[in-house]
Parts: sequence; C-alpha cells; structure tokens
Amino acid sequence: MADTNGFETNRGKGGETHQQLASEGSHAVQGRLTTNQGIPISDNQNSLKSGHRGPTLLEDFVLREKIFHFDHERIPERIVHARGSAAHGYFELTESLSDVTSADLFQRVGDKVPVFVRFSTVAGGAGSVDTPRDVRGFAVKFYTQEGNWDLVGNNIPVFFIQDAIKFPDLIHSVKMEADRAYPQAGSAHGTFWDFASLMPETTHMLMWAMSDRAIPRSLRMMQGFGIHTFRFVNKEGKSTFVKFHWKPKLGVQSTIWDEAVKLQAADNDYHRRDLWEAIATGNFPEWELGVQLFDEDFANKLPYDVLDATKIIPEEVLPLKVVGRLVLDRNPDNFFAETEQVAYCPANIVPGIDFTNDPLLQGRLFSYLDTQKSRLGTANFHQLPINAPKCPMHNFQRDGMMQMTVPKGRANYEPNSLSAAGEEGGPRECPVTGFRSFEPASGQNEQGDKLRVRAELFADHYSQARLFWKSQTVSEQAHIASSFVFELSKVEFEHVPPRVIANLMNVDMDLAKRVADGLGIDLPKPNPAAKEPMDLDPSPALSIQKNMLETLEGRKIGILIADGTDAGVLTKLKDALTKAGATPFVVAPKVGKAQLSDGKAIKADGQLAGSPSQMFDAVAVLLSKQGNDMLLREAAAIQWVMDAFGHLKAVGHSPEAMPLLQKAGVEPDDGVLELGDAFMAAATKRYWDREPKLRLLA
Ligand code: HDD
Repeated sequence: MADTNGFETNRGKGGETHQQLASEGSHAVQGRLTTNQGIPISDNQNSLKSGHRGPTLLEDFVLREKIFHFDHERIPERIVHARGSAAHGYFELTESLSDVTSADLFQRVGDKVPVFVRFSTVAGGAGSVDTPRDVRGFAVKFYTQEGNWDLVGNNIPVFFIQDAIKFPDLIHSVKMEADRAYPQAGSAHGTFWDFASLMPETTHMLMWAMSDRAIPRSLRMMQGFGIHTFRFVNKEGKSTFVKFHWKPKLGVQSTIWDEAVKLQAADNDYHRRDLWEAIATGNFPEWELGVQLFDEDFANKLPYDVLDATKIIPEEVLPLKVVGRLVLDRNPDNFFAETEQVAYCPANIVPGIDFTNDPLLQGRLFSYLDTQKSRLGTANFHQLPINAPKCPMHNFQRDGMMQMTVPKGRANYEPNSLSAAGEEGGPRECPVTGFRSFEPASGQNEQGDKLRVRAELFADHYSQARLFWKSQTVSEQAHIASSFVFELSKVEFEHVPPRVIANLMNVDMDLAKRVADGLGIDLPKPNPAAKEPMDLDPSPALSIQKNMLETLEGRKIGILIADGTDAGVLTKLKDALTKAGATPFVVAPKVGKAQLSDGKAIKADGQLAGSPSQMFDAVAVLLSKQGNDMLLREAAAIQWVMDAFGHLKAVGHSPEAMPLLQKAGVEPDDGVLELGDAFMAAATKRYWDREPKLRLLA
C-alpha cells in the first residue's frame, strides 16, 4: 500500500499475517521483526504521531528503543591499533615441542587449535586508511584446550622503547597532535620525531619503520613476531627461552612509497578487502610458525640483552625451527561482535609458556586487561563469544555488570565443604596440571635493591640498527634514506631533524649524509653513543628483496581492455593467471560492457578511473588499435600505465598498445614485454633496477 507521501510501505492494511507480508518480498525473511523485548513490530517505517501532521508521541517505545540503541552503538576505539581486520582459522602443529614445553597445543603433531587473528595499524583511528607508513599489529588468540593463549605481536621484530613506562609518551607523540588533531595515521610530523630524536633507543625500530616493511602489500604477505623473549617450560619444570616468528607462505612483499600513498586514495580498505576476498574465494592465507629456542648460557654469550625488546637474535645466529602452520579460513560473521570486541592480552598464557623479565612485556601484562575494561565496560568481557575460552571454564568469580552466565548452587567460595552436605562444591585447584610460574633453581632468582634503572647492555642503541642497514639491498637502503627525508621534511621544528641525523651518524655515516643532503641541511655535530656500536655480521634474512618469492600465487594482475580487445588472448591470459594462483582483474573504460574482437560483450571487474594500477602486482595492457587510439585521449589510462611502470611492476602489452605505453613514458626493460609465456614469469617480480632511472632517491 502507499503511505501519505506516496511511498510503498509493507504495512498490512487489512490485517494480513506476517507470513503473507513476508512472502511479498523477494528476499528470504527470517522471522518476525521485534523489539529487544520480543514484541512484534507492525510498522518499521513510521513513528507514532498524533494525527497525520502532528507531533511524534513519547509513547512510541518502538521508536525510542531503536534510537536509544543506535545512540549507544559505539564503544571506545582502541587507544592504539584501532584500525584492524581479522579472521578465524586454525593453528596446526607440524613438529612436536614436547621436550621443551608442556603447553598442550605443542604436544601432538597434527593437532589443530582454533584461532582468531587481528591485524592492525598502530597510529590511526578506527576509520583511518589501511596503507599508511606504520607498524602492523599481528595478534593471535589460540583457543587451546588449556585456556586461551594470546600472542600479541607486530610485523616488525623489535619495538621503539625498552620500558613500558615510556609507552604513553611514545603513543602520544605519534598520534595526531594534541591541539590540532592532525595528522591522522602517520609518523611524519613534529611531535613524533621530537620524541624519537630524544630517545636513541628508538633508532633500531626507526630503521624498520622507515623501510618497506612498514608499507606492506598485503596482510597476507607480512611476517609476524612475538618480539619479546618468552619462556617455554617443560614437564620437568625446565625453562627454555623462545622467540616466536610467523612466516607468510606467499613470501614477504611490500609496496613502494609512491604506491602506498596512491593506494590511500584508490582504496581506503585495501588490506581489509584483500584479506576478506582472499578468504571468501578460498585462497586461505597461511603462515609458518618458527621458534628460536635457546638457553641461559646462549643468552649470556650474546653481546646484547635478550630481555631488551629493541634487539633481535638474527636467524643466521640462531636458526628458526618451524613447528606449525597458521591458516585463516573463515571471515568474521560480524565485524563489531568479533573484530571490534576481541580482547587480546599478552598476560593470557597457558601452562608450559611463561614470561621473562623484559620490562616492556611486564608493563604490557597490566595494560591490556585494564584497557579491555575501559573499552568493553565490564569485567565480564571474557564472556563475549569471541573472547570466551573453548575449553571448560569454572571458578568462583561472580556477578558484575553484564553477567551472562547463571551459576547454580550455593558454592561461590573456596575452600568449601558443601559436598559433605550433598551439594555441589564447585571446582578445585590442580597443583599437577594447573598453571605454575617458572621457578628458577635456588639462588638463580633475579633480585636486588629497588632501582629505577636499565640493565647495562640496554644502552647499546645503534649496533643492531647498523646491522639492519648493512643487511639491506642498495634499493632498500635508498628507500630507507628517502623515508627519513620524507618524514623529517614534514617536521616544522628546525632543531629536530639535526638531532635525528646525529643519531643516524652512529648507525652509518653514509645514511646520515644522504638524509642531511636530502633535506638540504648540514651534517650536525655527532651525538656520542652511550655505548660504542659494534659491527655485527649482516643478516640477509632481514632484507625483503633478497628473499622475494617469485610467484604469482596470491597476486592480483590488472588487465586493461577496451572495445576491440582480442577475445582469444584475453581468455588465454586469464586462464594462465588463474592456473598460476593469481587473480586476474579486468579493467575497462565502461564497467558494464566491452565489445571484444569476437563481437561478444563482456563485463569488466572494475572501471578504469576507479581501478588504478596500484591495486595490482603487475599489469597487462591488452588493447586493439581502436582501443589504444581511444585511450590515448584518456588521462586515467595514461596514468594507469605510468604508475604501473613507476611502481616497478611488469607491464605486459599487446603490440597495438605500444603508443599508449610510449605516451605514459614507459621505457624498454626486462619488465616491459609483449603478452605471452614470458609475461607470466616477468609478472612474478618487481624491477628494482628501473627505479634509479625514474626517481631521485636519497
Ligand atoms: Fe600493545 C594493543 C602489540 C607494547 C598497550 N598492542 C595492541 C595490539 C597489538 C599490540 C597488536 C592490538 C591488539 C588487537 O588487535 O586488538 N604492543 C604490541 C607490541 C608491543 C606493544 C608488539 C611491544 C612489543 N602495548 C605495548 C605496551 C603497552 C601496550 C608497552 C602499554 C604499557 N597495546 C596496549 C593497549 C592496547 C594495545 C593500550 C590497546 C587496545 C588493546 O590493548 O586491546 O593495552
């Protein structure tokens, strides 16, 4: 029926049943619309009014309840890591660790444990973009049979600071500035670099943050790290130190800066969409879990402190042992209920795993639980389905806001002897299988005077920053130096960049000079290091480019077509790409129709202006003469090709598309070639050698 405005409403005038109304709609209907009290609703289009043009009545509980609930839909976003995307999956053990840990999930090869993994940026708000230069969070909740274990890590193996007491300062400095509330989601501003320059311990992580690690191509192509040194404890109570590493099956891949910047405009949700689509299409992201295991003796011989979160143990010094795989195979059903409400906490560990005295980790053990209470509003947040353990859980904690369980009986304290009276006595502690903190042998406990200090080796702020720098390729070094220049060029406090450069002089003089030169300023006076840096052996494992996996698996290839495109070549190319594990994505001037050479019309996956080439890992320009002539007059097409070339990607083309390539400034090299088998191999790479011809890097 039509309402007074002439709109169609679904109100039944003559008292039709709900079923009759539902059957009128084209969508499947799941039951009657009700209020939160279960009261059936007859009209979800109009509020209750006094007369046709009269005021809305306070009595309208349907309206009031709906608006009331809507008004309270948001909870405080995370103070850090607010922007995130998550997925369900499982962890499968491939190598038993029963000799070093009693943790249930590491005992039996083949055992699978459900997980929920959330990836995030750090600095931006929940609504910020996916591709700023930033560290990425990599948080894994393992729902084990012995309780939930949360490994709350990042995609960079070190941290900016050594002691949790500096965390609020670090985060205040990097977030948007206090008075002006900009910039959003980025470290390229005065307060961050002011803080960083005064804290030499940030130098190692700054090197990583200025590298391409901080602009990942995909969440599926990032490493993850537990960062801190943790402990495994075995059945005999013996402790082994452990560091956790996630290695992506698709290899580590990053974007380059110009590409990352343009991605922000092309698709704010670039990473979120990529993760969702990969899982939805059955291309399940996968990582290996590697562990570095070592004992006290090994730790004592290292020239750095394993309790210092600004240090790594290079894989070349202590190789990884691969013990399992992580597979993400299910998208969340509901973003808020799962991704937003998931509450990770490094203090969630299970029997067989324990903390160390890392002062950053120790502070985290307090912070997360505290933050969850503030975000989720009640001490009962562990009852939310995404946070609840999937193993039995019994204790005598009771009541509190939003208590969702209904405990039975009188026993809400322990010890009790209610069973003697024939009543339920409730659960009891288990000294054998219950969690026990690691107990060092007598006399080995760290103890002493109460001191606000750092351990001596923590003062070495530069050796590993130098190690990182020396481990990079020429092209990666140029990216790092240029990122320092870019970020510092955004700092309006003139005294700050020289201080950063003075710190960099302790890392590598060439790097410092290049940054100073890029900014057009003189080298400052040196800032003597608290501890003279050492020359450690380079670690090739730290370079992305040296370890690039040349594969099409998980990659997305853009194919630009227009009217007249050769239908046979297009089909062949799409088939070959799909077979190689890539996703072909057809881009055309009109999304609804492109008339191919065989006279048939096809739909494109994306429209040219809305699908710029930075969304792809490699591109194919498959045009007829007619298509090429038309696109020579289309700036979006010229930019499409220019950016693909400028972002060092393979550019495959039909012979007829050559004029467009030339207009876009494409110059011949190994990555520019006619479409065919050779293009398939070429599309697995990036062409780093091309860059110096296109860009004046620092
Ligand atoms: Fe943190 C969230 C990772 C140091 C305090 N942190 C948070 C998340 C990740 C990390 C991935 C998001 C989890 C999610 O997806 O919900 N944080 C790290 C790493 C650190 C680190 C790898 C150093 C090695 N964090 C750190 C310190 C403190 C915090 C030193 C405080 C003393 N972190 C928090 C927090 C957050 C958080 C305020 C915000 C939201 C949340 O916890 O749930 O408690």
